Amino acid sequence: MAINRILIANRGEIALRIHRAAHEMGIETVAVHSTADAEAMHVRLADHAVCIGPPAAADSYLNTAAIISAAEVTGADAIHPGYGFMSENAQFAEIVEAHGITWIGPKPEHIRTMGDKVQAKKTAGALGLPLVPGSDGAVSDFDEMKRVAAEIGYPVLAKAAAGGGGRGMKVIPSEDQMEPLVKQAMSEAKAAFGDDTMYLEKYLGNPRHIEFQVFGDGNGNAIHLGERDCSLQRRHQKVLEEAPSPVITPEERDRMGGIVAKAMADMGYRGAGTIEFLWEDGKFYFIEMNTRLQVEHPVTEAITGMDLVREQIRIADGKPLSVTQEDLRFTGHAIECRINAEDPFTFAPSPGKVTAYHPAGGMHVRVDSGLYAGYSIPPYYDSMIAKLIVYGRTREGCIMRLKRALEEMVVEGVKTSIPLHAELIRQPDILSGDYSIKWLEDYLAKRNAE
Ligand code: MV4
Repeated sequence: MAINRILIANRGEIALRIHRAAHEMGIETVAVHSTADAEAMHVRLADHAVCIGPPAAADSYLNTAAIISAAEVTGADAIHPGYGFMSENAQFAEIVEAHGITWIGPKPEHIRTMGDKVQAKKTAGALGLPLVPGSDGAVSDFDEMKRVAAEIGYPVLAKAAAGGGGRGMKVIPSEDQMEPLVKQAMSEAKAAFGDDTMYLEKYLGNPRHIEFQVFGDGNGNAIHLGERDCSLQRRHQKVLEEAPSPVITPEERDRMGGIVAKAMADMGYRGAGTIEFLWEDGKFYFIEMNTRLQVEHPVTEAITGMDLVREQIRIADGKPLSVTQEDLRFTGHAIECRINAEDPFTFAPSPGKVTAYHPAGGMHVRVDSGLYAGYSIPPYYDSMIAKLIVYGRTREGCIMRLKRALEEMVVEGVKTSIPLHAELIRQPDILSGDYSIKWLEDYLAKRNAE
């Protein structure tokens, strides 16, 4: 067994994050990169590097044959997929394992189940997680949809089974709108996923997005690492995340965390996962599970002191969980700002050459980024170029430190969302923690009207 060389099937800050965890464990790394990423920081730092194709992700980071070949020629004995790209591709995970390479991720069957949102909800319900009221599985008949909606009450939300991340969703305000709007959602889902299977849920008007981090060993043991509040989003892109959530008490965390950890233990879940809930009027409603490491994992690392990538690698290597639930303490408060290369007002992407770079530093300040002065941000990928993660004993202290860190951070040559974060962290609702998934888009609409 024993992992000696990990191929990192990703790019950007997460590739660097995985490289760092591997090297701290004495494990070598292989970077695979497109021609557009030849000069990336993680490619320079990796022990081996293989170019796997042209800039378009479909021909490089999503090219199964090229990635597997790179693992074979470099003698990599494990693959870490990061987030996005191959991370939730069950078939890729199966192919990796069929080649005798260790997949640093969940069991393929669990990736597949959770990727189908109808299956995911059924599984979650059977495991005892609280669900949003709605149809019992997929519905294809409009009369049946109307029956379900009449029972749970309008507005309802039509969701695509193959969806997630907000695509293929439609709010149905009343019965007369059911057919036309569901038909629209179905054709969107068909075009986006090649699957127009739909299900219905009660539409929650003003919830928070609260997610629990979990880890399982694949043998019936599992723990939870508390929650993250990810309610600040724009167009389904998270902007700022914090842990713990300003609205969850220690008792609620223990209660809900206990429920999710037991669910993961019962299903024999392996590796890192995130259970997403909507939270409204003090109640949790399961919506989806992500079977991967998430962008915002560092806020959980900050309040638990655990290295989640190290834990993923240990579990993939067949080792037990490094801590018990009783060992875990949630201490202090952490906030992550996602820094994108984009206009802070119009959100238009702003790729190009970084002429100056000075990351923030000091006590309890972490910057995860592959940036350096002289680096050219390619236009082909996600615009996130850095994550600023700040920790404090209290939420107030964390926010004061975050203001200071944002003042220090310099990225020149491209536009970034640093000014947006500096603005957000001064808003009374953010300071008080009084925000829902609607807050940011409402705020931006008002701001842009002025
Ligand atoms: C919902 C909802 C309201 N009610 N489900 C959006 C993406 C997908 N993960 C689920 N989503 C939602 N599901 C019910 N029954 C509102 C959203 C939603 C949302 C959820 C989390 C974070 C931001 C969001 C933005 C818009 C809509």
